[in-house]
Amino acid sequence: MKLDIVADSQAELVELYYRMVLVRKFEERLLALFDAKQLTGTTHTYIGQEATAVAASRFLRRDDCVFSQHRSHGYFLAAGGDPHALFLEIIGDRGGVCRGVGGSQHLLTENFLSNGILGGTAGIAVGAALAGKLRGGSDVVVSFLGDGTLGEGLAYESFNIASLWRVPIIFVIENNRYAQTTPIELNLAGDIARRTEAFGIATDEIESNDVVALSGRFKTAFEHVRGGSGPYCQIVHTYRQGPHSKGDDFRPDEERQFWRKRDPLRIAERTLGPAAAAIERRADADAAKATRMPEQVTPLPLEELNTDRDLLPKQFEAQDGWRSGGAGDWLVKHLQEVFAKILETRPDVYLLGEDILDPYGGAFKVYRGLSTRFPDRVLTMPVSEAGMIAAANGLALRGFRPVAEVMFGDFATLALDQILNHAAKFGRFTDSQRGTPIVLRMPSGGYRGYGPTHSQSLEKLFLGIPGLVVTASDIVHDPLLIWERMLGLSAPCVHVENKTLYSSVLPEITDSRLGRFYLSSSRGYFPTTTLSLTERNGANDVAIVAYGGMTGMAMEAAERLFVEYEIHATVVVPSQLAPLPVEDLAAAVARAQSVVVLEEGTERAGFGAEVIAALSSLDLLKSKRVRRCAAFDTIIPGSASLERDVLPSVERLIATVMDACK
Ligand SMILES: Cc1ncc(C[n+]2csc(CCOP(=O)(O)OP(=O)(O)O)c2C)c(N)n1
Repeated sequence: MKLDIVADSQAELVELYYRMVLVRKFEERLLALFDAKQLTGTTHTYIGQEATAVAASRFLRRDDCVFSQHRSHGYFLAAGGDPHALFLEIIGDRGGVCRGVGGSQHLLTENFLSNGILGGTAGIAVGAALAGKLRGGSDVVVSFLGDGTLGEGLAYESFNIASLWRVPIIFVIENNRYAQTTPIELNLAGDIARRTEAFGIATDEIESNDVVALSGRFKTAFEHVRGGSGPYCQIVHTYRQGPHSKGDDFRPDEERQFWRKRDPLRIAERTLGPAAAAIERRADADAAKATRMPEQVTPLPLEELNTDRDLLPKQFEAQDGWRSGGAGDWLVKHLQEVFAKILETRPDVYLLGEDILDPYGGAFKVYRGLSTRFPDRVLTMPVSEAGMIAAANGLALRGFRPVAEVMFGDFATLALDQILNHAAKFGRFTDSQRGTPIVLRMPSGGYRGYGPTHSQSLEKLFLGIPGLVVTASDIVHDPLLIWERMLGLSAPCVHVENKTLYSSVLPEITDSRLGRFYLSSSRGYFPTTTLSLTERNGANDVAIVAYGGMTGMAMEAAERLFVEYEIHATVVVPSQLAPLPVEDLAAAVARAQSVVVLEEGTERAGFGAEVIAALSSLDLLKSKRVRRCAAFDTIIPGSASLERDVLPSVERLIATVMDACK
């Protein structure tokens, strides 16, 4: 969809009125279809509020973007979206805006996004506005929020970031006095305007349903923002005339009567005079046409729904996963070089994170030197993990490649909603590649004495999210290769970096040998590497599947098992954790008599469970003994010695292997 509302005085009022009636008639027809049981699911109508979105949309230009939430139809139609494609979306037909996959609340086009999670799109809108600013154009982003959404923390993170970055965004806060069924008095303390003003955002408020009066306010808002004066907030006090969704209206009759007299359509009708009737007939006819039920609803066939089968690029140059050559430096040094190279060669890549500017360069120094060399490409973030990932999503939606660092992986939970309910979904709403290919870097794990909330390995929380790739750094795979591959994805990716790795030296790998190990690589998009102490891929007693920071521990255990117990262990190191590289793992464990999965995270419902389930369901573990070695299912203690007791150790791994090989 391209926004195409043109404005020019008299014709303009006709157009504004037409749009408002179109929204009204379209949604009245939807409600009638629900009543007639011809529609299922849910809907949130914009009836009574039409003047706001229509007035705001009047000033949109082709490359501007609109973000809304659950009450999406009104905004979509006001911005010039195709009514029939919207209807097909609502009924779940493949001809819909998002092929019938998103449904009423979830619309994604080139410059329109709505989603059903309150507050989520406000943060994404900020990122999209930053994208416009970085491109140097005069695009404006409009983000519609309700009064109820002001209970969400992300709203404030968004105001803060928008103001700090002075991005071209208009927040439109519509106070329709209710959040679902709860009146504002029970939902919102204090004053709305003082909220945005406190962030230094120019703010105006009006109580009106008059599209002409509102147009005047939005004219000022757009001039302010397009003129480069930073974000703006337009508060509109209005009223929703219909139920929140369908049949959930418990508001007093007198109140509804009061507002019915202030119906935006009737106000505009009075201004237009006799001309209004013909416009209304035209809009009604168009709404009738748009909402005509097709003889048959044709849902997208399951085979055409994007699934995790399609998550990785199919075309790529297959190569070994490791970097051949002399002894390496600490991983952190390699990463600094990798990012310098990426920033040199990829103008679309931006680094976001807390405390990442020089001289500090991030809590683990991964970005040290980069903000000095690339001052415009390293963006320091306030302490707002959700706001940061939301901004990354917005940047990615508009073609950028953001890499976001949470200072400690434990903090990624604050951004979980942006990953699960936003990033991982967008590429699935659409048939195009219009996903949000962000990379989230998670410095993870313990053995550093940082205590319960700074030491966890939380990747298991992400392994079960469809639409998301999860990868890990280790001492075997070439960091440049892994990063180039991550930046070649069209899907979002969570990347685990164990903190202990930063100060680990990447070992020398020559002629496919690493010390006493023989290496073989699956040469997949994200390769799995098998390390064996005897001939390559030979029969062995046990395969230890380990990844990330556990790789070194598995290698040490394998050497000791060989020397001390004459047990031949191969170490299998996937660089991709999700979707699980089942074929690689199947091939790697095929010739082992036992399988042990090692992971630093707690055992319950972890990576090991998934590996074992996947291999079992292929009947690959039938005659093998299977064990897991993981952190005990408890907190990571602050006490260094107790922490060592809880986390996996070489001794515990050896004992687990011995048990498996009994
Ligand atoms: C994060 C989240 N919490 C709760 C809901 C359920 N919900 C949907 S709309 C709504 C009320 C929203 O009120 P407001 O922001 O004022 O928007 P309005 O519905 O009035 O347009 C609620 C609670 C949701 N969709 N997302």
